[in-house]
Amino acid sequence: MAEDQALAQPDELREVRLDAYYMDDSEEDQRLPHKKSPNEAASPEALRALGVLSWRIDPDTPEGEARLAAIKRVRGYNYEDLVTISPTALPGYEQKIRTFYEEHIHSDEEIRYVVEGSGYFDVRDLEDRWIRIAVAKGDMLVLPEGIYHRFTLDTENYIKALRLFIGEPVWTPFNRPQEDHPSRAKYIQSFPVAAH
Ligand code: KMT
Ligand code: NI
Repeated sequence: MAEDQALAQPDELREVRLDAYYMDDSEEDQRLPHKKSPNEAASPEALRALGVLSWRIDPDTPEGEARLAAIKRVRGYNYEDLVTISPTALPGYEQKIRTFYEEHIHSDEEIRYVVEGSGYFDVRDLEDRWIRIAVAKGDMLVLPEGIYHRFTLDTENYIKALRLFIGEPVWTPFNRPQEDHPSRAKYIQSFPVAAH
């Protein structure tokens, strides 16, 4: 439906920008912002070139609900559940936090809509630099199949997110290196990664 298509348009095309930036090299706590000084922002075009999609969807409003529903229909997201990540809410928290922050890929998109709290998704750009994407309540992010990425909470130590999926969910992370994984090969074909 044309109306769905319009509502489901990612924000990169609407020039609404997430707080995304190239990370510094410091070994400090992963939960800190890790902004360079001066900050080096990652443009919406840079994220787009990596296949990363984002939307800021007003939570708790009919407009927001309509937009989320349109995205689900247009992109085929027919599975969803809620995940809460905090020291008290998540069984096996310490181990899971470590797993989320190991650089990995998936054999499907990673689709998250933040309903409370905040955190950071880090993605590798085409030259293998880390781009940190700060997400908070109302942010929806789609990481394409095969992109190297990781996740961390920030110093608030709390996020609650909707996890969406097409069909039966598979959350398996494949830690780097995965150069021979079909999803990595597919990603490199779609998004020409610089040789190094
Ligand atoms: C993942 O796969 O990294 C997670 O589910 C944690 C992030 S969800 C906000
Ligand atoms: Ni992941």
